[in-house]
Amino acid sequence: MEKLIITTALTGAETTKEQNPNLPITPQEIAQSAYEAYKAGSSLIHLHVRDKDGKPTQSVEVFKEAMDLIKEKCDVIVQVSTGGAVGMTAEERVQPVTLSPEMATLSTGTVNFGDGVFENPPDYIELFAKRMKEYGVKPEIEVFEQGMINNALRLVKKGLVDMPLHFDFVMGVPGGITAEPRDLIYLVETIPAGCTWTVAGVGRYELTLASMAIIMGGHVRVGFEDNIFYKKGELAKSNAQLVERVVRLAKEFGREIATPDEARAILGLKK
Ligand code: KMH
Ligand code: ZN
Repeated sequence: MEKLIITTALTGAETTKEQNPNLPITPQEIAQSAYEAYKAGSSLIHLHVRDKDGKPTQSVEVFKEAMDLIKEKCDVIVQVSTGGAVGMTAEERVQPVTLSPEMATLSTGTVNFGDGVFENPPDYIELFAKRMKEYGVKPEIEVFEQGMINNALRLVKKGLVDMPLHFDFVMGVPGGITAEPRDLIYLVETIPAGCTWTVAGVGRYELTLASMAIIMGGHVRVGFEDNIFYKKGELAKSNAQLVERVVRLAKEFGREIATPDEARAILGLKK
């Protein structure tokens, strides 16, 4: 099996300090959390940023500040979010792609998202894909339900994204696909051969799906964007604590952990 890429989704757009006081919010806190996650074994950082009031923002300046601070500390791959937060416009969301990060997310379909709607109609999706091509950014296809895989393959046919694709199955969002073992098997069986995949299980599903991915040859995403608990009733102390557990599990199964450069090779990224 390939070495295991552990992505850390440090902050997200929805999690608050009230829910978990250890959530990194400022660019400095985000960079420190990224560094700790990297030291624990994470090779890829999924990045959201917040404004001075702690609200989600897609500001290029704030993304640049966080990315520069991360790069000063370590060589981890940075993947910017183009998902942003529910209610943002496409042009607002796509802004950090102009910083030419190594990767960015590309959600390929609309989905109910808790009480809101995470809007990704065809014109948004094509705009994001074109902008990523223009800036030389590898997309990670965010899949909240199975139809989004088909939408991504339509983009391949149109020449807007290149094979082999890298997918992230985000599972257990209220409104999206559930997060049972059968659901993960279904998604993995749906993607074309040669593609790579990561799984991000929401809440308590983070651990169960991470374990499955380790065994099945996929990759794993953890972090406060998806899950704020270490176990039932116990908040996680840091993003690194969640990474450390995945590293321990992987070692038990004999799966080695990818460094950032090894992750780049697996994902076909040019440094
Ligand atoms: N915050 C969610 C509405 C992504 O980063 O690309 C969307 C999201 C996906 O977080
Ligand atoms: Zn995100």
